[in-house]
Amino acid sequence: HKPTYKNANFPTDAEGRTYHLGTKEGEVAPRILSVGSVGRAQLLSTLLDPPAAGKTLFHRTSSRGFLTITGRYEGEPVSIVSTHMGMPNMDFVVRENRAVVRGQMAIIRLGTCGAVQRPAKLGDLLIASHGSIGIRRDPDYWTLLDSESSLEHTNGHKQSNGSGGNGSANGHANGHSGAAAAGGRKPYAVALPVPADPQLAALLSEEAARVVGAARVVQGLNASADSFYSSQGRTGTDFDDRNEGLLGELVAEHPDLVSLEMETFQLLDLARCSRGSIKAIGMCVALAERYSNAFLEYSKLEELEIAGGTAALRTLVRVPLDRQAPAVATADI
Ligand code: R1P
Ligand code: URA
Repeated sequence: HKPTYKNANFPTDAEGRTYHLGTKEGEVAPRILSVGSVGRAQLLSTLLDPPAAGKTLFHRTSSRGFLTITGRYEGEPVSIVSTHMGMPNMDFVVRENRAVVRGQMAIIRLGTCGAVQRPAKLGDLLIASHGSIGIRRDPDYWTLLDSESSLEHTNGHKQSNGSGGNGSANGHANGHSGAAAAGGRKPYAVALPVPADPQLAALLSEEAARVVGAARVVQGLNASADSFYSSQGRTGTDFDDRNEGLLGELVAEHPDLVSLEMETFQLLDLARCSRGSIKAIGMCVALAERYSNAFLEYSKLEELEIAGGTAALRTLVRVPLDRQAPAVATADI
């Protein structure tokens, strides 16, 4: 059975189901836990209240693989949504859930991340209380480098870096030393911080400390990148990424930076633009230490996901929400 969609501006099917998440009004709670993987969504659904006799939790997997599970936690309706990876997927999750829920919403992301600097260490819960910055690889940097080098060729100038190439192999970290290169542009564009909801930040820090102990909870700034590799400062030889100095520059510019992952910025940016209708924050389990190059033993992850999920669910059911319909039609958001 193939659904038919109407409204190219915000497609929904005949039942009112959204195009990518495939849910409709009545299937999603205003309190949402967004997690990266389907496995994590299923794992954390075991924390929900057992359904009444003869009932099951609501489960829906969309044609695009987004899983929504709705039930109750401590008696309050909540949904757990597998968001997959990256900012475009978080965009689907926030906008399409906004469209099928009435009134104010709270969304907490529980992810995994890299710990950028101490005191954040492997296995800690890193909370984006200071908000998030976005890091985007800027392709124009390379385009301009290429056009500069072809100009040099046309003018008969010799390559001065001795690489003999197109000027893109001169090894400058983050393009800084070649200030004039690429029109003074940098290879990575870093967006200004977007704040997290302060109420959620306070509640989540308290709940996380109750679950794992305050010594394993670190509050600070998050960074969300558009790649696991280049824009997170992971280096290699296959691509000309110009990112050797990126992590150092980020930390110098943002001394409170603790976590580096791929979705929180999009969540906080949309919440900020939701005309007050969404409260949001992100928390992640530190899976990698970028300063020591250590990676968490994977067998330890499930326990940490349960700990983080418990803190997030407790927070979601505690945060007060304005149950009046939002001031604007959700289709405007
Ligand atoms: C990359 O491996 C993925 O892990 C992190 C990143 O944000 C990215 O989505 O989070 P999740 O574990 O929630 O997917
Ligand atoms: N997820 C990320 O995006 N980065 C890391 O370093 C670890 C998990």
